[in-house]
This record gives sequence, C-alpha cells and structure tokens, in this order.
Amino acid sequence: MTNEEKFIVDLEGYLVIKNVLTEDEIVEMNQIIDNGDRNGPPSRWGEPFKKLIDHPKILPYLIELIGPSVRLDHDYAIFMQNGSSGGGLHGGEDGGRPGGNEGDHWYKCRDGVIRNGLCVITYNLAPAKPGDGGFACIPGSHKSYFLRNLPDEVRHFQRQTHYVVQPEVEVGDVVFFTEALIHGTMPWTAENERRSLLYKYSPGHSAWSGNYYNLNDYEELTERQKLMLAPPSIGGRSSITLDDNKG
Ligand SMILES: O=C(O)CCC(=O)C(=O)O
Repeated sequence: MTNEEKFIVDLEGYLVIKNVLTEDEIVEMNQIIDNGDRNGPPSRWGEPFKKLIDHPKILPYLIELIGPSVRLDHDYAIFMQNGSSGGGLHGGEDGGRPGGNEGDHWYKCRDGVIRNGLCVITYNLAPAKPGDGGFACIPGSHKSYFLRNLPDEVRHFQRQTHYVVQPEVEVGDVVFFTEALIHGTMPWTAENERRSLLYKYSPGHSAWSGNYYNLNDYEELTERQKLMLAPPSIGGRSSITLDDNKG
C-alpha cells in the first residue's frame, strides 16, 4: 500500500484499487457465473473465487488497514440489471439511524497506524461508469460526528448532492471501503449487468455475521485461508502474513 493510498483511505474512507484482477481471472469468473446458479457465498463457487479470500494483491491492504488478525466475516455477490432499484445510504459508526448501534463499524488512526472494524473488498466483474449507479458513498463520512443529520431524501437518492459520489470502476478494479463510511447502492442504469463480489473482513476478535464459515464446505484450503475463515477470537490466533507457506 503506498503512502498516497494511505492518505486517501484516511481522508475519504474508501479507495479504488485499479487492475487487481487479470484478464484471465475475469473471463474465468464471468464464465462460471454465466453457467452457474449464482447462489450462496462466491468464495464457494470454485477455485478462482476461493483465491479472492487472500488475493495476493489485496492481502497487504487487509493487513495494513485491519491488522494481522484479519478474518473473512462473510461474502456475497450483487447482481443488478438495468432498472434494479438498489438500497439507501447506511453505515457510519452508529449506522446513521436513530437508535442505531453498529458496533463493528469503526475507523481509527493512531500514531500513523490505521485500524478498522468491518471492511469491504468489492471485486468488480463489470464496469460502473459515471451515472451507472451501484456503489455510492459519502467520502470522509467515516469521521463524521453528524451521521444522523443526513436528510432522508439524500439517504434514498431522491435528491442529488455534491457530497454523494458514485466511484467509477472498470472491470478488474477493486473498491475498498470501511463500513464506518456512509455508503449504499444507487439504482442501476447501465445496459450491462452489475457484477460485484463483496468479501467482508473483520479484525480477528470481532464478527458482524452470526454465521461462521465451515471449512468442510471448501475442497482445499491453504493454511492461511483456514486462519482467515476461522471464527472470531482473541486468544489462539496466528497472525496472517504475506508469506504463502504460513498463516
Ligand atoms: O456495493 C454496494 O452496492 C454497497 C454494498 C453495501 O451497501 C454494503 O456493503 O453494506
């Protein structure tokens, strides 16, 4: 992760990482999706999707932004067709709603070390051009005190404002964002289908999802993938490292 990327994450709460997936990876995954049933977590759709659990280009970001105990909390896919309606803006440390309490949504930077609660890595298997819709966010809102001041009509995309953005992505790009950021899904207006795979990570001690991974659902896992799919705990965890042969 470069110093500039760190600056952007701290400033805006999200980051577009260009060209993460190769042409071959994109074609292979799109073919499996074309011929498959698209149900359940994508990490179980076969080898190329399993590799995304600890993709070598993404793992350094996870370790730097969440810490070496990082675990995969849950994963799912979003498919949207022209006219699909999306979902309103949400997120922020309290979910941005009166009475909200999203304990796993947080962002901190202390002495130059960034740490987050639940974070998302979105792999884009289709482009989202300006105005296409899909992922949208309020840059910088991961540090906002006034989350509940967001007007409802902005939350539901009924009024456009300069502070809600829909980041442009090309096929193979990744969007990183912290769930402490206000974000949501704009209605999809492009002719092509939106195809996004969301892999959501938490620090090792915490969980958002109430369902944990069952290692028996996967044919073969590396030692590192087994560690990253482990249920939350503080004790008894090995650190995730970039070394392929270790956890
Ligand atoms: O990618 C998107 O459309 C936003 C997903 C979302 O709202 C979430 O991760 O909570």
